[in-house]
Amino acid sequence: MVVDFELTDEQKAAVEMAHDFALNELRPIAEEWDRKGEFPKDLILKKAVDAGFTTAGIPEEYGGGGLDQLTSAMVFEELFWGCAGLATSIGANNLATAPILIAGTEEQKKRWLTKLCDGEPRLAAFCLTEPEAGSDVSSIKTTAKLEGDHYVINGQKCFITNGGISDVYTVFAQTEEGLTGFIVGGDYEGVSMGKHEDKMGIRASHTAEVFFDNVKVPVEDVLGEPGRAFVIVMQTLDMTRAGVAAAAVGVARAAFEEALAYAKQRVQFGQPIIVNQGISFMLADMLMKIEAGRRLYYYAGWLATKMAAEGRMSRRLSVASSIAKAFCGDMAMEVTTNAVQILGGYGYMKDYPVEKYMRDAKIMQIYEGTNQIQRYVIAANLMGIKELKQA
Ligand code: COS
Repeated sequence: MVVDFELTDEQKAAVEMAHDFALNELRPIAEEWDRKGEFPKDLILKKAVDAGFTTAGIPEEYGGGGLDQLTSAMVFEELFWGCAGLATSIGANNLATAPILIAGTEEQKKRWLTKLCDGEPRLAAFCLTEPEAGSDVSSIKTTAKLEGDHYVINGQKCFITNGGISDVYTVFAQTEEGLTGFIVGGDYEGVSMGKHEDKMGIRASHTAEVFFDNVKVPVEDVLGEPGRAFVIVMQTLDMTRAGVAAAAVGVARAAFEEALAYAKQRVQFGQPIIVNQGISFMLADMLMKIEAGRRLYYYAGWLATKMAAEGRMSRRLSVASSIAKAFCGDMAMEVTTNAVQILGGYGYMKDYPVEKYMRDAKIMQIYEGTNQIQRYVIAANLMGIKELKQA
């Protein structure tokens, strides 16, 4: 069989469990924490840890759930269906730990991944973005100076999910050799939280600036070779973008379901509005695009799983991940906007969840690389088309 769309028993169980958690734990508190603009860490994190979501992608030998990239993405489609804000904070460990899985030594994995899997409500944060370095990763200004057996890190990171409330940080800074990755403990002296961001959407996630002020990090916690972290960052994003695509599908699906239910019960001119072709075709288009998006992230997630299992990377994965991420991010924006349109005046009000879905969807076109950057990656790889043919 060339392609099999049947989920395995393990995948079915993981998706079902995530769906129940989204329905019973995330949805009931989503609106309140969206309004407050905070991640209710004390309320939800331990539950998410106990259910295994914060460590789902960490291999079992370090205490994690051992889910592959595809299954993990399927799980996050459900959690984002529940609440994109809460799910963003719960899911951020996946991004933060990917560089350790890709480039970490066995000692680093044992020390840091095991710590994250000890059952305590722990978070990890990926510290790449800076005020002047978003899409342009090479222009990072944070420095790390070698002094004997340790580095001293100084700099400022921004828009960091779980910044300032995490136990473990993967941090990217400039050393003499160039961009270098580090693992930094959240309790290290000099690590502090700056401004807590007041966001348009995913408001129930925690986003903040993180400052590194003369933070001493032992040389053992350098990720990979000094100066080689640009590639680690690219490979990390190649591995995680299927998850963002899945997240976008989850938000779009939530909006679609709301719009469909409304269109069936809202009566105007003596009949449910769904009987109007103008509305039913909108819903048909929404479903078509959600289904297309899901197949794209299934493929990117499948390829990421294959590459991780084989211990290699390929530009075919870069392209597949960027296609999935850009398509699904744009699709979620379109579908959620149309859901608001179908609900009309009610859709614009906070009494219904679709305006939240629309605000939440916007970040899907921005985080983990803007959709313009995804198109850049796709186009740049088109210029080296031969590489794409290598599976
Ligand atoms: N895997 C492995 N290596 C990669 C790679 C990948 N996916 N992508 C690039 N590289 C390598 C290249 O082979 C090249 O290596 P050499 O110098 O040895 O030839 C090097 O990295 C530089 O690549 P390139 O010239 O393509 O880099 P550019 O500066 O042109 O483009 C982009 C880099 C824009 C793609 C990159 O900066 C990017 O992805 N930016 C977005 C960052 C982002 O997503 N930020 C969001 C914050 S994370 S929440």
